[in-house]
Amino acid sequence: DRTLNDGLLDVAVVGAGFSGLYLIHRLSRLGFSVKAFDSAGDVGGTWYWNRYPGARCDVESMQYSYSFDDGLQQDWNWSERFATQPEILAYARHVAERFDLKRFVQFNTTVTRADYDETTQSWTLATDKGERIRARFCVMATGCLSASRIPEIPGAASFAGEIYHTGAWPHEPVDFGGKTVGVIGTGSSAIQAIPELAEQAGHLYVFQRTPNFSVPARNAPLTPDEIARWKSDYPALRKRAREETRSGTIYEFAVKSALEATPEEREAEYQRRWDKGGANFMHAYNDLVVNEQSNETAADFVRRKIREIVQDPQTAELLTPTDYPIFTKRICVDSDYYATFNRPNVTLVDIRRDPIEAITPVGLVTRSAARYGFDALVYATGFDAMTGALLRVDIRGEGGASLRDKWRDGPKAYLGLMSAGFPNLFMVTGPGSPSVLSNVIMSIEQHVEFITDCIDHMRSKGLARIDADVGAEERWVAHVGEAAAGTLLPKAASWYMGANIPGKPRIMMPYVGGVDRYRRICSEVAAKNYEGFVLA
Ligand code: NA7
Repeated sequence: DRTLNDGLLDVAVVGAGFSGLYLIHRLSRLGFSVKAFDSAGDVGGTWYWNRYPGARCDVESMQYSYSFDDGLQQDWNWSERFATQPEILAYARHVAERFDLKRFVQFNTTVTRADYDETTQSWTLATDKGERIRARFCVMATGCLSASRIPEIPGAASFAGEIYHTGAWPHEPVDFGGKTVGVIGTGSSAIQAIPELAEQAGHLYVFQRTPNFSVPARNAPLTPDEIARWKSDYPALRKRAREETRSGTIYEFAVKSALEATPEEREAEYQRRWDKGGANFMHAYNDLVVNEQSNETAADFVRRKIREIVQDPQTAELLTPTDYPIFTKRICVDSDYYATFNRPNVTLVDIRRDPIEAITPVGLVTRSAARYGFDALVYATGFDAMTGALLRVDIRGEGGASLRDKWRDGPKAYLGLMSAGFPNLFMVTGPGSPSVLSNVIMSIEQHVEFITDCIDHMRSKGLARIDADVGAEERWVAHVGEAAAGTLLPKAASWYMGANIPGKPRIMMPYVGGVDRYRRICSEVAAKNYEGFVLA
């Protein structure tokens, strides 16, 4: 590999998570000079940062892994049905080692700015170390849930105790033993962390604005039989997940509507899936995300479960979501979340009715002047999803135009892969791609293969510049909107819609059309000489 100081790289990659690693692997094997940069001290991206107690993947481990190399998927052994963060990070490190990828990565380096120069048809990246890197192509492998975010609450800086964010957790183990802990947020991260925090803390206050729907994981060690069942048929199962499923994940897919079943049949089916655990629950019927009446049958089942599990009726009511359909926010998958509220050392505080007024040096105070004291504050307040990590880099395209300005009223990208006016800059898992609605590693593989094949095609044809066509981009953005409008997803104030960030445009960012359909569209685009892109 050529080093970054001797002039122009073929490709600069921002990020060394699962996207960045696969990019480096493919590009270096194709003979391109490539260098990646990551703010972290090691590979792994999401799994490097999200080290909070209880952090796990909610896609089953036999499916949440790379499929591009059969030797890799045969050799690696997952220990549990849902892998823990340390195990997934160990996997990322194993991949980096196995394919000798770390030599292409500069760690502890944040890319702060990227400028396109039309005369040389190349990008110049600036880093927080004061370096300048020039490359013909730039690929943003910055992740879609990687820009962690702490809300602005008056007095936050005055808090004198320990402060954590689930998505930027310290590397040293944190000991909450006997301490009073406050958690703000009840999304997926909080729902995984709260049962473990409750075990450790003297007392735990959970500050909830919006309750979430959660289904039990029923996590367990994987048996040799289960592993063998996948491994004996891995290539075919992966092909099926890629080409025949909307989320890149194999579940037990139903072929009928919830309304075609009798109430008794529905009850039995929901119960069966609830007992099996995981997001398989949401595939009990084929219309649960499109038909409100069908959706309500599943929501009603989960609401009854919450009331059954949680002993205090008032706490149960507070934990029960009533104002948005189930599955319109990403379904949470938990281990004993609801039951945790039966513990005497856990208090649920409703900050919807009585919002946080300010954080104080010793805790927080709500509008009604109720005071809560704690030694440690855990923000489980999520991410500036899909666009946040991209826009934290000051990206300047043709004529110095900024991506932040272009996306002021909502992100625009053709296929979620490239934004017109920003030539030679690709995005992995960008807005307009289906990635966050899928088994993201499957989406990552598809994006990376599309991008690297395209760069390879350009080399073979002697082409130096690629940009998205403005019309094609507009049609894609419209198609993303139409696909969402056919579902119930826009009915929730979710991070898919940008609703968790004050002032962020309310637009359905991911493509709801399915990874199977998206893959076919991308393949057709490539086969038609990259239709909708302008190559020169
Ligand atoms: P989420 O799902 O965005 O959850 C964030 C939580 O924090 C949610 O309960 C929010 O309540 C709450 N929140 C955010 N800002 C505030 C303020 N200002 N005050 C009170 N409460 C607040 O993030 P996660 O990290 O849990 O999960 C993100 C994804 O990562 C997840 O879907 C998986 O795909 C993996 P709100 O609902 O906005 O009322």
